[in-house]
Amino acid sequence: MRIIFLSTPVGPLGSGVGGGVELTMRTLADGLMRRGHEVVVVAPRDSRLGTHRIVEVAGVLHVPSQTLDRTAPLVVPTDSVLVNMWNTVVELARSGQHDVVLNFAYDALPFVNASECAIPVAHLVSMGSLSDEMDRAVALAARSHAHAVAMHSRAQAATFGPTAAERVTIVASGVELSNYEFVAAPTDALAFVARISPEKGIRDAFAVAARTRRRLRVFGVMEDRKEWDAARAQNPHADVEHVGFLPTRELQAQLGTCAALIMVHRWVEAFGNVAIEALACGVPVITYDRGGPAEIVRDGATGFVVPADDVVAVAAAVERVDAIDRLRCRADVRERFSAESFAARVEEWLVARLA
Ligand code: HBI
Repeated sequence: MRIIFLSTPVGPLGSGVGGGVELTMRTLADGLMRRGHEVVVVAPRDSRLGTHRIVEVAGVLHVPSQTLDRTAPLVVPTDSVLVNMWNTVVELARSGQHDVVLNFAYDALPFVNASECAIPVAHLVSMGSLSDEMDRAVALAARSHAHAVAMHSRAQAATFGPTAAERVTIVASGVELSNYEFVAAPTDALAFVARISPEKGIRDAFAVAARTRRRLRVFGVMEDRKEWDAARAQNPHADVEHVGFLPTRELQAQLGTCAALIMVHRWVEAFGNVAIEALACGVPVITYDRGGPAEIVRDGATGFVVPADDVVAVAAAVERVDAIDRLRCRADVRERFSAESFAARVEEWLVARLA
């Protein structure tokens, strides 16, 4: 198949602003190409995705949905990069050189305007329900065609309500294992890998660091400095280091040396790519029982799943993490979440979308 990727409008690919969806797009572009498909990426100016062909589009970046109130109306900035990207996609589709559009933007526009595109549009939704606008757009697309919408986990689909949940395809996610090196003997440090923001739970991460008296290494863009300062104020003695956003190669080298990854997210994490990245390096994952990560971690075998919002339970699990076999963590990714298996699931979904 000749596939057009429509990227997120919140930031150029490669900047880290696009969060987990950047890794998803890279993994799928590589995986689908290996399976013989052609991929062209339509993305904001200055985007990079490995050596993949990118059609860079100018325009004003969108405000990330998770920073807005769920009743916020659809705001399309003047000269919106998404409108410009969508028009580029419609042009490319009209050329007859492509078979399907794979939309990664968590924005209503490509869902609502899909019918104006000459080729089918398949939507891979990257986050749980965040706005009434997007809920309506997802439901509309899911009703339009049985295979129009895919998501990463059952928990994520459930946030869009019972109808959507039964009509979407669950494709999970995946990572290229050869990009992750196994580390047998870690330090005592804990890892937190996410955009620094309220929904990713940076406050609870500080609380875990304080309670366990372990160093917490934070990898991710400083999206919300106020939230960081509030977390610091609540736990002034916590030993927390902001490493910043690192590209995959550097991230995995640092992440692998940690004793455990903690996932203390407030929102329903759609999947939690960082969980399989950590497991690929042999790092056990301790997660709240909420969202995708709770479907990834095998409690007691590749980490621990603890009651949501229970910082004390996370701290207790940290003390048990040496009992986890780090080789088993990597083996679990190979079995369930390899890039090949992810690309195969997405290929199967796209073929069904074109049927
Ligand atoms: N917000 N409006 C909007 N559009 C996106 O594509 C988007 C977003 N917020 C976050 C985001 N994408 C990615 O960081 C997540 O999909 C991972």
